[in-house]
Amino acid sequence: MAVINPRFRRKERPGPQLPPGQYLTTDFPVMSLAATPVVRTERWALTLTGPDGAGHRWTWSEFTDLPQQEITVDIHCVTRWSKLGTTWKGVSIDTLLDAAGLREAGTHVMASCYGGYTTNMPLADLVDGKALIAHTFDGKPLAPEHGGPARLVVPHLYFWKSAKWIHELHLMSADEPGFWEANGYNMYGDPWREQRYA
Ligand SMILES: Nc1nc2c(c(=O)[nH]1)N[C@H]1C(S)=C(S)[C@@H](COP(=O)(O)O)O[C@H]1N2
Ligand SMILES: [Mo]
Repeated sequence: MAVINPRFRRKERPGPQLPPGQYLTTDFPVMSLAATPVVRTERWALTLTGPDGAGHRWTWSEFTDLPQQEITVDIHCVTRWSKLGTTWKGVSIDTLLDAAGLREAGTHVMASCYGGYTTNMPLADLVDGKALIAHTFDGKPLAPEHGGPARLVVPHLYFWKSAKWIHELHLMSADEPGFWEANGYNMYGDPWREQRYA
């Protein structure tokens, strides 16, 4: 007779909080293409640029002086783990766009990182409180392996869009693929529609 551990079965079954094909995890896997880059806050800068390349640059102290937001959200990795109720603190993309005067400057965004990783998404998916540049995770400074000192967090898309060690957000007037998107991943990546691959 087959014995099914009900706890295991519940983990495997998508519930109202779990997109199709995902399972729950309580730990926090590290998913990085390359070694964790050393990014010191004294040398860190975040740049937000429009399609013509003009824009705004924040040092670490300028960035941390901006109005802060905290969000508690579920995250979903394309490799099928999901983690519920993660709390992030940082600066919303709305705040950055308004400070730079670039709110209407493009339709899509390329996020670029220290270390070279890139990922693309529509600008609409970063505004209206949907995304943060986070420096704090669950009340503590974001660990280097998870993208510290600061990473993009776009919780409603697969987590590969949440660029670690963020360095630049470049607004574009058309969509262009980032690293994974040029290598077979979906240009958009909605976990609820299981948009894993192109
Ligand atoms: N710079 C950078 N950002 C990145 C990645 C990466 O390799 N480099 N991996 C992405 C992928 S595929 C995932 S699932 C998440 C993993 O974040 P974590 O390591 O904090 O779990 O980061 C995303 N952001
Ligand atoms: Mo991932």
